[in-house]
Amino acid sequence: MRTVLVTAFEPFGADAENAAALVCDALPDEGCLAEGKATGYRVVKRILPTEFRAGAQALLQAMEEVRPHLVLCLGQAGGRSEVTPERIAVNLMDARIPDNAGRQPDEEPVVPGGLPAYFTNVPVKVAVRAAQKAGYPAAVSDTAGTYVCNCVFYTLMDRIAATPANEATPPLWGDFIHVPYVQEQKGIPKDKPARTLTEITETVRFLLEEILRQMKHFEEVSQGCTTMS
Ligand code: PCA
Repeated sequence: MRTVLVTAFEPFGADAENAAALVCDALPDEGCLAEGKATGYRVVKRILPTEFRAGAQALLQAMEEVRPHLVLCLGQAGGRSEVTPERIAVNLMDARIPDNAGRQPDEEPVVPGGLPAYFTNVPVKVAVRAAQKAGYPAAVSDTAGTYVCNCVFYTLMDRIAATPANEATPPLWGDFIHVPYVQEQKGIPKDKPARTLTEITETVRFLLEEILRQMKHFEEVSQGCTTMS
């Protein structure tokens, strides 16, 4: 049984609700990739504060507690029209508005002295192509911005980079997925794109399962390599 940690955020800025939290709540708590096979997974959900420091800390704490195989952090990107898995996390905090603790960093690093950026270790393009082929509204994004979402994403990838995989600890995979406004969400701007909760949730669920399929494939291939050597 695979464990997937899915996080989302509290509302922030002028919004009364956060699309990512609505989607996180609507995701099933468990599922399986194929009937009758040992491909089950469970989803553990956490809502993070929309604060630079506390958000990143809450993610690390949840990872310690849950010990997931895959971490998918969800965030709202009001104005986007598709579900967008992110490719790159940057070591930069540069806030247009204060976070929920009133902090508004101006060109500060997430991790002082850390690498400038990380790529997600999830094959985002493969996952997005599969989602598009199945008719879901998904697209790869090359920027998670420089606000709290990017800070949490960078923190996630930094932790993954510091977690060596070995026989006892299989590789941990992680990515950040931005979602558009949800039609059912209270008080969203009328001039911005929005999709139904079901459509966004189903897209995220498809991506999550596609990523788990990729992980399984990767593990089978690496086991094959070990057996051959
Ligand atoms: N979106 C913001 C922070 C919290 C959220 O849901 C962002 O894109 O940084």
